[in-house]
Amino acid sequence: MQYIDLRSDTVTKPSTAMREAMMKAEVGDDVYAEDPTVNRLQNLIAEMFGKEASLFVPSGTMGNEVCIKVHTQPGDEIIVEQDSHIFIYETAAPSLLAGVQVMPIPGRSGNMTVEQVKNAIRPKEYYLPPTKLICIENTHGRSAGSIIPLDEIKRIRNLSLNENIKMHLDGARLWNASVASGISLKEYALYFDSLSVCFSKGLGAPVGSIIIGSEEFIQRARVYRKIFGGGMRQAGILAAAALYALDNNIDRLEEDHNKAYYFATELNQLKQIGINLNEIQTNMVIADVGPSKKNQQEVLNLLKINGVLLTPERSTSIRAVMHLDVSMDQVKDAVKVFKSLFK
Ligand code: TLP
Repeated sequence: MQYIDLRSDTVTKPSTAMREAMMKAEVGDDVYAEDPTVNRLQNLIAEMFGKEASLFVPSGTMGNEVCIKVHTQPGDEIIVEQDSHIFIYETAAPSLLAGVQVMPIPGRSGNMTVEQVKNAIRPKEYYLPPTKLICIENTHGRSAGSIIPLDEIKRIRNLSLNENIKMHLDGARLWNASVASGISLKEYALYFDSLSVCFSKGLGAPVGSIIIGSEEFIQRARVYRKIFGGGMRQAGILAAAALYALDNNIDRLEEDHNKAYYFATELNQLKQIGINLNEIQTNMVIADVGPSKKNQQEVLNLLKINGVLLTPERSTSIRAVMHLDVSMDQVKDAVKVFKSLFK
């Protein structure tokens, strides 16, 4: 069966044109920093985000984890939002790889207030773990891809500078936030010491993320990328896909946002489904199927039998993600399936 695959924007496959760009890529050994295409990508990204340097890494998880490692020492504490990817989906990597303790804070739609962050910072006592890093996720995945307001980011940044604490952005989908909010990548980057952004999600590249920061930060990140097993050789083939995506797939993200909003507003008309429409700001939709009295797995199975794939979210909710491999017509078909199942 040809499924309408809304599980994630990670399921996108490289287009023919992207594959052609990959095939033509000039390559070298990137562990020696000799891959011209990787170097071109890293220079371009540093310039796009207004920072000194950047480093291509295999995944978003590695991007986050290398940054956490560089910013901290074992025994430090880092502040994260309690529904963040770093806390939920990285299989305890901060404690395993960096030896840090994670302090999760309950945000509202992923948004921690400066007061919450301030209260979570440990007083400087020898018997308390030193707070060394604040992580923010934008867009916020478990809040249906909602955008973290820039004003709150600025307030948290001021606090972090006063307290001498670093800030990291998990910007796996910062492209979506920037397209939807009109706030430039450079503006977002101003408030962080490090960022990780992904090419393998809405931008449609097969593999790859990149971390961004100061020259000194990136030099140290290169060491940990190697230690964590992420030193790649002729990675220019992958960097070429990322370069293609930067040229061709950023502006079109708006189409994905329109598909998500359409999908959400249609589903929201069904009494058996609940959607927080305020959170639908980019390419994701989280639907609460609790009111239908069907359990989550039952719903996912019924959808699958009818050709639509979604993922489980919280106990009674499911997630749909829009991307470049799903057309508006397919989204309309998926809506029809929902309407037939949840009359
Ligand atoms: N997210 C995936 C799953 O792991 C949940 C998805 O389908 O959304 N940060 C954020 C905000 C992410 O959403 C993800 C992937 C990552 C980091 C990790 O990226 P990868 O999968 O490249 O390690």
